Amino acid sequence: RPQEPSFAVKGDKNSVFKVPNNYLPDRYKPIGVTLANRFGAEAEEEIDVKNISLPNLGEITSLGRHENFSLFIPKHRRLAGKLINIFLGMRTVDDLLAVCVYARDNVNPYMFNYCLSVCLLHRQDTRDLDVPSIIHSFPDKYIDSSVFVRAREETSIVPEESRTPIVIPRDYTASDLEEEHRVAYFREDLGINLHHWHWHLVYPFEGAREVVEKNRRGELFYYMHQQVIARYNAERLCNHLRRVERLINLREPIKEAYFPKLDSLVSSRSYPSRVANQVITNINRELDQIQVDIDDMERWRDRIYSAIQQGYVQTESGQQVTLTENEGIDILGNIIESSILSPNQTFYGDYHNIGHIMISYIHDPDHRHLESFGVIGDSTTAMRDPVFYRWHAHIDDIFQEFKATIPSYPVDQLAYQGVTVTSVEVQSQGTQKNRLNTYWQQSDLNLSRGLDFQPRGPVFVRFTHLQHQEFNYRIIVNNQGSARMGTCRIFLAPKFDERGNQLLFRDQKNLFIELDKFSVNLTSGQNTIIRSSTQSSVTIPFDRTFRDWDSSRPQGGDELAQFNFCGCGWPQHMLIPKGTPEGFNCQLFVMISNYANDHIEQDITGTCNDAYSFCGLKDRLYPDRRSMGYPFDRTPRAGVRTLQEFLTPNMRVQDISIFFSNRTVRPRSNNTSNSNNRNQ
Ligand code: CUO
Repeated sequence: RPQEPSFAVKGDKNSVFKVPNNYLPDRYKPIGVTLANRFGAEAEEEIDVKNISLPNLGEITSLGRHENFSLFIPKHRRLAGKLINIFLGMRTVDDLLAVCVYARDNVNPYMFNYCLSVCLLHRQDTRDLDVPSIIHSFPDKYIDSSVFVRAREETSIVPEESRTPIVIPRDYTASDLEEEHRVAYFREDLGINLHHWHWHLVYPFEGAREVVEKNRRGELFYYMHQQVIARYNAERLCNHLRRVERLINLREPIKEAYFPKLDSLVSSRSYPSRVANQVITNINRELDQIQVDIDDMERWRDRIYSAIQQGYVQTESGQQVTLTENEGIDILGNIIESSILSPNQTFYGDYHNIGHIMISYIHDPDHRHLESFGVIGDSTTAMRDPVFYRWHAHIDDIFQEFKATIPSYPVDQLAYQGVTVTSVEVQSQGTQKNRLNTYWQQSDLNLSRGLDFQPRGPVFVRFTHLQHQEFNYRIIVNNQGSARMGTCRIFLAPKFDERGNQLLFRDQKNLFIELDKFSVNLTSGQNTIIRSSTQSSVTIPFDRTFRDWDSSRPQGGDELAQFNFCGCGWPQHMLIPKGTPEGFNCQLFVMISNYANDHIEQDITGTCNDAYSFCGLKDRLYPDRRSMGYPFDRTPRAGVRTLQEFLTPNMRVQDISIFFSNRTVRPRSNNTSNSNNRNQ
């Protein structure tokens, strides 16, 4: 914790680091011996820390220890890049530990956590170390601030064995007077926000080139966020809201308000709120070394649109790089986000990142009130805010503009000769076929590691999230050829628009959410494929989303490295949209594509591939050669107006309904990451 000197409590055993006195911040140096005696007396284990010649942190410490930190702020990400490089450059794990112990109490704690997490994910020799979910280090970024006051009361008064979970109400950021609040359960879902944090941890946009340069990272930026918008739109339609409106005019008042009710425990400040109809203005904040005008944004945007229309981008050195139908999207992803892989940040700017920043400083653009950024200014918290989706709907629209310039898939790039999908069903136990069921679920989470209270011991919060009944897909495929392989692609989309009209393919294709993707062995003749919803290539299970330091996990080696990477993934409990009490009409789409055209030849043994659709595979190529979003990423071929007209025999559509029941299921015994789960 920031207030304490460098004596970290590790695991359930009280362990302390024996810290060389010169590592301590100046404030603690004179009392180093006293502190060592005090914490040493409580310790069950003392861990030696090597006395190395310490690197000069220099500018890294210019971000105060009680300030908020965001990767979207160029200065912050520059400092973080420096710290990551220091961590990655340490020759041995012992040296790394030493420099971490030193840095921990001398740099901004959020930045420290981020840099260390990136380092652990990218160093070969730290594969045995666990990266816990950030919610255990900084619960204040996820949970209503009133919980912490109640937690302090609980820990100081109630003995451990009598403590009960602190219940976080499902509705606490707004009332039903606010229409947008109907989808707060999605925006504020802890698992969704953790996924987003982890995704950006795995795919940083700045830092050492070998850390940033991952296979198709720009395209994955487009695709993962496109899917977020598609999912959000499905939730909106379930809640009788119109699809999200793009934020295309930065000069127009933003009608959506947001009051996050989060307090930073590090800065002891509230995350700023945004009232309705605030207007973005030019930013000039000396502290953050950021000065950017709306004009700059508009110029970058126009240049990006020009590049799309011209079909090529211009590099810093003036060369033209063609935006090809397959690789163009990857280049554009890096330009628009932007990442250091952008071929020309000078000319195309930093459009998406600065958009986050401008919106997040709407309340204090020139820092006259000494306020920090709103939640959209940090990928850890951004998805809570309705405006996040408006901004990303616009960003997605730019990508769609590009997709509209490349050729449609002709039938031979969609069909799989001789393969026919003859039947598709979903089955949830005890219910009619082609019907999915959703409801509220409560879960408990032990947050004690992120709280700095004395005495310690478990502090559970009980939160409510959407849940669905597990189900199976049952797919029958007729193969008129000899035995061969296929890739089964499963998507889901609403059937009707806001006004109850059946969606045209042109619009519906952007609403398809990926549910699963896997390879299948087809024998000659009829094949029946049964697949469980829990096997989804998009999601990770609940206990991995919320894993703690001491959660059950592999003991080390490759398996653990994969486990860390696999903290990235959409939360399983949010796999399907909420539906409605009367049944929300959707269309389930199943396609068996030609494996020979999809497959990437690479060794993936031991590779965790739980959520590869959104997160890729660690240190491997993205395991699907097709463009991300295939077959819905391009405009339809001439003459196709409806989904039915789009289909080739290897595709099939089944109407299904999602029924929501407004009941709340109490916690299951195994649904927390901590074996100490105390259910009532
Ligand atoms: Cu993930 Cu804008 O990229 O938040």
